[in-house]
Amino acid sequence: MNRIFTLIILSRLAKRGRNDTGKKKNCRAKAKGIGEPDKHLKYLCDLMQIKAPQTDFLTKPTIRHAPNPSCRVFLTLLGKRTLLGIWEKLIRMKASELLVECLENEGVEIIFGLPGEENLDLLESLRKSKIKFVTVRHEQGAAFMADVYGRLTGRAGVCLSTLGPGATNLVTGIADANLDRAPLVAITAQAGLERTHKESHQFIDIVENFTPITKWNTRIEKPEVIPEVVRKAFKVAQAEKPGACHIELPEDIAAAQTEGVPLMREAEHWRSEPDDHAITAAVKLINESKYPIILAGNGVIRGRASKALVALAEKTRIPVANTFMGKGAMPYHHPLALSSIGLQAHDYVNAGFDKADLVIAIGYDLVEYAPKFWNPQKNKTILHVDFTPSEVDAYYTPRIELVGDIQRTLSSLEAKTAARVASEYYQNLREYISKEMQEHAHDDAFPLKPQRIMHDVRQVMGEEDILISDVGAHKIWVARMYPAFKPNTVIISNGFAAMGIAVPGAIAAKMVHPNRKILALVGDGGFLMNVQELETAQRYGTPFVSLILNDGGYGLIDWKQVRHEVKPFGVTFGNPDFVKLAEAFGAKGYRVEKAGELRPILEDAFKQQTCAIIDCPVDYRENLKLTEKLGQLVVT
Ligand SMILES: Cc1ncc(C[n+]2csc(CCOP(=O)(O)OP(=O)(O)O)c2C)c(N)n1
Ligand SMILES: [Mg+2]
Repeated sequence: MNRIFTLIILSRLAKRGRNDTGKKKNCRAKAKGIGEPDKHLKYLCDLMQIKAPQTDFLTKPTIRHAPNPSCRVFLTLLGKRTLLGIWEKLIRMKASELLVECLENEGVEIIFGLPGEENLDLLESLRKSKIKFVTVRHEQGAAFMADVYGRLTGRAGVCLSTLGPGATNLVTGIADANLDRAPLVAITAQAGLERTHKESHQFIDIVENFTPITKWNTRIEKPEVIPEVVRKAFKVAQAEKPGACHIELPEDIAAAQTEGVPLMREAEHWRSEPDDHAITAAVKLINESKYPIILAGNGVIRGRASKALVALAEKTRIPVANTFMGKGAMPYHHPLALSSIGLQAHDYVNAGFDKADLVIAIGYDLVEYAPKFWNPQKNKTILHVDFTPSEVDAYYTPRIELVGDIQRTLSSLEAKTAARVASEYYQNLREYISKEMQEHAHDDAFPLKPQRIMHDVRQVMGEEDILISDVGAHKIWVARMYPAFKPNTVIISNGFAAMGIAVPGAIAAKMVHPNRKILALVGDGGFLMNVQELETAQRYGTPFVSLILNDGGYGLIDWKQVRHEVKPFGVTFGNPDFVKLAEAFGAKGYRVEKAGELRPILEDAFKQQTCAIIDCPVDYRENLKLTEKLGQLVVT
């Protein structure tokens, strides 16, 4: 910003004196007249024989004159050398400073990261900026925090690491954001360009490493390209489908002197919608179908299209199932909501798909749950509604694709489809699902049944509060038994499905929504994968509750092994004393010893001003009972 003022002052200096009409004007009177400083600036730059920086953003059409003759004499007398000195000091800067200015221009408020020797310049520039730098304890934590920040805000979360090992530690979180369609920008350091052509300390090609886990990535080899690179990284990361981008800043480039200003961001983003012809064809398909069903994916949430979805469902009485990452797109208490599909077994929601003759897939992402699970015979008529054309898959061959803004597409469909009555079949299915949700909700058995845990957690969490699930058997129970009422209140990693997201993700969620309750619901395996970030949470004062479902092993894998009729192998481990572990972090620890204790413990944990950890033994024998039961599932 200082540099912009300097440009203005220098150009104002150049404008002093008489204007074209010969009339004297004082500076104050011309306060509006930033005018065309680029002309003055160009004059100054010509005088100093240097390239003028971009100043398009300063241009306003009020004053239209070049420096007047007296001013030219003044500037010439002042001397090229003196001007160059001022210029160097005030206009030129380190490339790392330009990069930080560009990040500020993108609206970046927080960067999650862990420093290294090769990003000293960048850190110094960040220190002087308005951006908050959150120092983490493992780069994977930083990447997951940026990932969840991106999911919750729709703006790219930013994570930072050094070169080599720091950068490779980011990989899982970046890949998770990329496959789960969360906007993220990763910035990594690199060795100076003088040594990247040969074997040298901590150098590996990170750009090449990150290519398969990003939408776009690049190394900055000249400081002048920084404004373009930063703008492109954010633009690509945030465009549908969102994902991860990566910028590598070599040490010598970061320290180099440069000039430049951030590029303008698009003021407002308009997305087009399908034309009338396509909408009319889709409406015909819907009106002619007998048992249509909607499959709502995460695109509905990203596109802020929940209200439009509810309106379409209500008018047509079409029931709505959602993917795990689409939880909350359709509020569960709505009578047309059919809950989550995604268990890789014949779940009750699949029963709705068995019956369907038309599947309206809205913002559905194949990476979450492959279509072969709900269209095994390849005989469903599919209407694809999304920001982007569909992926090619033998089990997913849409009859019609409505590509464009989801919210507007749904509103157009709603306006034109015929009102209809709800099918009795789907009403029965809804009743079946609701009954299933209540099963074991009040079961006092110990260790606790997963159903009881989900029920008690739901009772304690408000509709706006956020549950972040880790990955494991507990995730399946969250998806099935923890109803969501609002978009973005249940965060599940289901594209990349990486264990370890919940604890760092909870920190980011608390930073975005400090007044909501944040729960990390996590397995004993995933909890210890990023437990170190509890120290980060305590340091930044972002209290959240970790509810650990303790089964002494990698429960989901154990479940799969038994279902595949092999003996459990490599899936058990010992656990630390979680209460003592909590205390070691200065957090509050609890151990559930009776089923009835969970709810009061949760309530107490959320009252704490510090992080809380609850060790809750779980009875995963329910997992097998579930799959056995689903095998015989019949809904009429
Ligand atoms: C980083 C990572 N490693 C391994 C896996 C494979 N995996 C999926 S679930 C799971 C077990 C999770 O165990 P735990 O966190 O204890 O949860 P539980 O299944 O017991 O509820 C494993 C190993 C994965 N998804 N992500
Ligand atoms: Mg476990």
